[in-house]
Amino acid sequence: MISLRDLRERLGEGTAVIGVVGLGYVGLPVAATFAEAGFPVIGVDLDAERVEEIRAGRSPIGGDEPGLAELVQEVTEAEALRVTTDHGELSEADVVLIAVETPIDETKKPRFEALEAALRAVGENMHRGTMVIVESTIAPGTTEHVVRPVLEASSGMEVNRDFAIGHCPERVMPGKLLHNLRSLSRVCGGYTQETAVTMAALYRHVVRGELDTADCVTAELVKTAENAYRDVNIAFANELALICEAAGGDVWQVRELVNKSPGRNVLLPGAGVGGHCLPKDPWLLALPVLELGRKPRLIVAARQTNDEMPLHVAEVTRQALQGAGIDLAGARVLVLGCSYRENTDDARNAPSRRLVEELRRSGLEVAIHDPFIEEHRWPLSEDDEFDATVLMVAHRQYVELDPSGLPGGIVVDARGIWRQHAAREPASYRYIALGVG
Ligand code: SAJ
Repeated sequence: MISLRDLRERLGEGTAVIGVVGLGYVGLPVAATFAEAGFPVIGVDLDAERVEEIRAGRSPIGGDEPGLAELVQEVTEAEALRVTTDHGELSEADVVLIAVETPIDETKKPRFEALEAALRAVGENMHRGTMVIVESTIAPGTTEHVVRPVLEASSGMEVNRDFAIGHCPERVMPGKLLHNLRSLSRVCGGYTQETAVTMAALYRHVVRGELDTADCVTAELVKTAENAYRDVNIAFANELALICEAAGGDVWQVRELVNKSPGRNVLLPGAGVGGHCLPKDPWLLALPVLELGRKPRLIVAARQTNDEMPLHVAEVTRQALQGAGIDLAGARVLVLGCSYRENTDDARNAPSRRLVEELRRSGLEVAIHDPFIEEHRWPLSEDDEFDATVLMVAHRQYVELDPSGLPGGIVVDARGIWRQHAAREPASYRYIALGVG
């Protein structure tokens, strides 16, 4: 059995070498924060351009990320963070954090190719006594059935005897990457209790939140469950919006009054659920029962409800155009927002993609605008020739807009951000808010 005592000592001294595999939304802030804490950090990524940009002291992550660009510059200039495409340099690491993508495919099955490739690269280079921690979100059981076997096969070593493994799921969020990393609590899931304790000794240097120790499967369940929980709650808000439309109610008023009741917290209905977490993590959580041939009804139904919201917005738009006597063929629609959430350039699984596909499938001409995404950033003008505008993302630039200045005589507000405007004035345009019948 390896003793992690001397690793804990080196962690206490700040001399342990930290390797980080995958320098994206999770890995780069992690690498920079451990370097800021005084550890020598080796960051590895397959993307040579990304490595070059970071080596030059620039953060390749777009959108508003307070403090990140400055931190990356600081730690690269101080040579506290060294970045490379060569996994061989991980041989110097005492701890290796893995933060690579863990997507699901069109059948909702997890695809662990990137994770397995990273694990093999680590296994082939790590020295005896290394602690390997997966930060990527993984399905319950993945540490046992994927992480452990791949590391043992590629290293020729044995877990606990020669190296340690753990799972410490990240809780980052685009727009708050550094803030969440530093302040939110973390679950340190160790393959052994001693590993979990050693993980806490590591993260204590960068995390001000609580550090809870647990086993790996608990850590896997916590992360996927917390996002499935949020997805189900958003689905409830969306279903309530659809009911309010049918009942002639206003979901924005209804949810506000419901939430005055103790213990209620109806979230925000909207144009759909995108991002790199919520569309995927419920399927990861469900995997253990899906593998038994069973389907968790609530989680799956919630995913379907959220995935259908962009289609509902498309139908509302079509009906509004037809109601105004505008022929769908060739009608021109302006879609505002194509990132997955407000004030970020991250467009992964953005609901707008499904909306645009559906509108174009109906024969409509669609133009996309988004102030955070280079190719969709252009000056809006009320003289633009559009028949309708559809608001999909509550970017602050749109919240500040007066919708009466938007092109076209129809405004479909799928995030409910302009209700006050429409309530104030006899509108020179037809205003339709999601969830208002
Ligand atoms: N959304 C709604 N209604 C809501 C909240 C969100 O429609 O009330 C939509 C958003 O528009 C977006 C999607 O859901 O399309 C996801 O939004 P999100 O606020 O959940 O943001 P994410 O995907 O970045 O979620 C992350 C998650 N954090 C991690 O996985 C570490 C999530 O667990 C957090 O709750 C969330 O950040 C947060 O609020 O911090």
